[in-house]
Amino acid sequence: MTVSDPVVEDVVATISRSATEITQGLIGRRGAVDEENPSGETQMEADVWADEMLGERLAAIDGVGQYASEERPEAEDCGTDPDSSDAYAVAVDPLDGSSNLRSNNAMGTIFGVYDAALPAPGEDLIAAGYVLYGPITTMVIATEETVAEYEMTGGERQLIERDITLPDEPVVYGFGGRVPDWPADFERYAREVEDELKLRYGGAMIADVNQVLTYGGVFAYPALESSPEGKLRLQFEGNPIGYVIERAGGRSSNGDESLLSVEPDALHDRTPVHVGNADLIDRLEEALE
Ligand code: AHM
Ligand code: MG
Repeated sequence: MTVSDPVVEDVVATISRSATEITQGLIGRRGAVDEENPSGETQMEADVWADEMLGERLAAIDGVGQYASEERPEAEDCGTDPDSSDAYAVAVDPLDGSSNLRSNNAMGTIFGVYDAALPAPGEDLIAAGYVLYGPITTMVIATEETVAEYEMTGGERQLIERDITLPDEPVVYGFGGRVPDWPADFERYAREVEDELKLRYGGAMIADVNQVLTYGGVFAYPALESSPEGKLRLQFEGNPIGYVIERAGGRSSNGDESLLSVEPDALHDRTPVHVGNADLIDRLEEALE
């Protein structure tokens, strides 16, 4: 057993069961809908569908006070009073990397369980993790106790490994955004890393981060000249992934400090995201000084 909090266990079990349905329900939902999410991105039919499914199910859990997702503008109050001291908030990216759906490449579902009303800093996370829809569906769950990986069969989780830590010797890197849009100091850092590590970038953060968790290395979606806050969202992407990687012995950074210590202003705040082996993130912060 790697999850000791009963509400977290319910959240994880609900996402586990939904993951199998999500993989099956993607067929026929690969097109875009005529809507944008709160970040101004075109939504896929599958984004809206997965958000509705997860929102309905997670909101029904006793002890969940708020449900928020990348696909809806506000955090929704659920059955449990969000201001009560034993209410948790669940933040979800229902289908991370859904633009990969058209070309049938990997995607994920990300979740964070916060012991605070949203928006909240990552220091308030009590658990976070993701489902990776790859050739097989796996789930990584990080809690205060451990980081564990499961394989998913028919909605059941089968433990594969617990106490996961990043390998000491980094092997892979993956950086998002277009090179001409990278700030000069990030580009200098990237050139160094490119000489040392192998490129692994697939356009779904979850898949790219799972490469880093498995082989060691660094993933970044940096600040861009055209978008100084980068692309990824703190509540739904940066914090949960920062939590997983830090629990696994790595570091996360917005370029300046741990993602987990960033104070959010708003639910859909964006942030530059850099996660990976501690020495690679230390070097990144030095490069960006
Ligand atoms: P999404 O959650 O709307 O799919 O957007 C996030 C995704 C990340 O998974 C990935 O790292 C990034 O967007 C890829 O962006 P790009 O296509 O610009 O490389
Ligand atoms: Mg995403």
